[in-house]
Amino acid sequence: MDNAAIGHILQEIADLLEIKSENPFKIRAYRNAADIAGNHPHELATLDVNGLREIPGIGKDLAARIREIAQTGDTPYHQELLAEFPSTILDVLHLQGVGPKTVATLYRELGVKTLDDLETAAKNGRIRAMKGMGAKKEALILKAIEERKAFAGRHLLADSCAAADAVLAYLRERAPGAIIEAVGSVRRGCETCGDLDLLASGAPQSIMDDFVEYPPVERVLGHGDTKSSILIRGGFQVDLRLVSPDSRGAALQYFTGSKAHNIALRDRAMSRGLKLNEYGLFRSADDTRIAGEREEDIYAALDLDWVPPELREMHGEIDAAQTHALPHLIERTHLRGDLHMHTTETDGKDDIRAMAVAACAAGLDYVAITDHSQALAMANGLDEKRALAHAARIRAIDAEGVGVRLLAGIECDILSDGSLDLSDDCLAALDIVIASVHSAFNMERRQMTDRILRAIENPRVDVLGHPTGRRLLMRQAYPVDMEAVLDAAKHHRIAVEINCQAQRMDLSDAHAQLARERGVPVVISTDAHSANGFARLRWGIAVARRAWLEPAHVLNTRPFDAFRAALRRNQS
Ligand code: DGT
Ligand code: CA
Ligand code: CA
Ligand code: ZN
Repeated sequence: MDNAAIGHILQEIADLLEIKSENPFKIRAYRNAADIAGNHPHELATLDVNGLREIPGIGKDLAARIREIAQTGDTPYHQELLAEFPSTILDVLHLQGVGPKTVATLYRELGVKTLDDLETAAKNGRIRAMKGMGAKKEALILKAIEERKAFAGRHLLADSCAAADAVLAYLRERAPGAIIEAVGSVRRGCETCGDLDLLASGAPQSIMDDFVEYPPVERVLGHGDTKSSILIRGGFQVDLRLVSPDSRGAALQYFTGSKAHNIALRDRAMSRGLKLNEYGLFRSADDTRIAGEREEDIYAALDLDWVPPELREMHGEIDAAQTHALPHLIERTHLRGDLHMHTTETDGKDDIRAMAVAACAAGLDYVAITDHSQALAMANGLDEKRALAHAARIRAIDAEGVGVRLLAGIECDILSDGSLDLSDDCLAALDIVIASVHSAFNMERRQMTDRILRAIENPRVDVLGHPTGRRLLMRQAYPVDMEAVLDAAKHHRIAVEINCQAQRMDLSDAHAQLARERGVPVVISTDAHSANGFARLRWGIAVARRAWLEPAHVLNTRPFDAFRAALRRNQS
């Protein structure tokens, strides 16, 4: 039982307790434990009850539950709760905008057990008739169901990589001499992925048997000599293909995709009297193999530079590869700073010092501490007085020297009318200000655009945070004229953020590409809420690479002084 699976069960217990309207403290304890389990650096399954109790936030009862789950795969407590409701009720709960109280009422009064039940009830106008609901709520529910359908079967890149890495580790252990890698959309760094595609070469035939016996398998969809497919816990379909080493490069190229990129490559091969498939590149006339073992050789034989997987989307990469004009893409190691993170002062889990130490361990040279502003009362946002006191503490710790330079900043809410949540004087007293939208998402496009443009015009703002507010697979971006926003950002020399949270990745790759084309500086920031949040820089890098960004396009690749000088507030 891995930590993620343990966390998943604890989360479900919290969900079910919430539908039952149980004690809020108990619910919070389970949610908290689910979080701790999911993020714990060591395998919880290897700890005994005493070891578990040493983890902050895990008391005696929770430790016993976790131990039980780790040893047996579940706990009777979870099963008892599940037995009180149909299991499909959790799908209803996970719908955007539907809370546990609503789920309980829908279940009791309308007998809603599944998303289909809910859709039927909403379409028949039965929800608006319920107390406390209304036509608006009913419309929102229908919209959420529609979005859910569109997202079905897709997963966040971070979840996909974690699932793929676990299968890869299992397979590599069983075929030590083989090369086994993720291909498909995972290798291209797509923000969401459908099925997971793995490619093995130089592995014994028995790898296919090992694969279908992978412990988290829920169903074997196919079991062949060169291709097998399984469905594993978490709803992932995984395909494994086995090829001979002399076809490895060709298969790597073929199964990485995208389909459109492959078709263009195949056409290019044909126009040169060649044939390209997953086994190799051949001369059409006599079937002589020209390339196949190495991916680079396939591209070279077609007179192309090797194309990084993230660029294989038919956005001009073939032309660029032909004219040696491919970008020198940014890499994780180019990043020297992180400009967006939260601490215990608002809704973060670690204090300033712990964040600084972790940033240093992650190889960064500088960070900005940017806690929330007062409008986010739920997150214990800072009013002016607290913001300034917090800044003083950040500067004092910086003066002590903690291995990284610290900037005293804030993530200031953009209010509905586009004004900022704190006074200009307060914002001017800080080192960096991110302005973000966290409320009133349901605006018309024009209104939302004006709101953000007004915030950009405020000379205290340096960075526009998570510019579209999207939550991947959950909530669409709010409607906003991104071109107008980027033009204004350019004009006022504001940077736009690529937020690295796995469910945000906001800006998207397409918008980040627009920013590059318009010459708007970009920053890549974690929005970390705990000391282990820096690993997610990887997801922002995936977006940046898919947007063709080079280090020079990204402000936080610069050394500290050069970075500071590039902030809007420090420009004349
Ligand atoms: P996904 O799974 O929706 O996130 O996206 P991909 O790109 O992983 O797509 P998938 O799993 O259907 O196929 C993996 C790769 O295999 C795909 O990127 C390109 C290649 N491929 C699949 N079907 C075809 C095809 O009909 N023609 C060509 N040329 N390539 C294909
Ligand atoms: Ca795939
Ligand atoms: Ca596939
Ligand atoms: Zn935010």
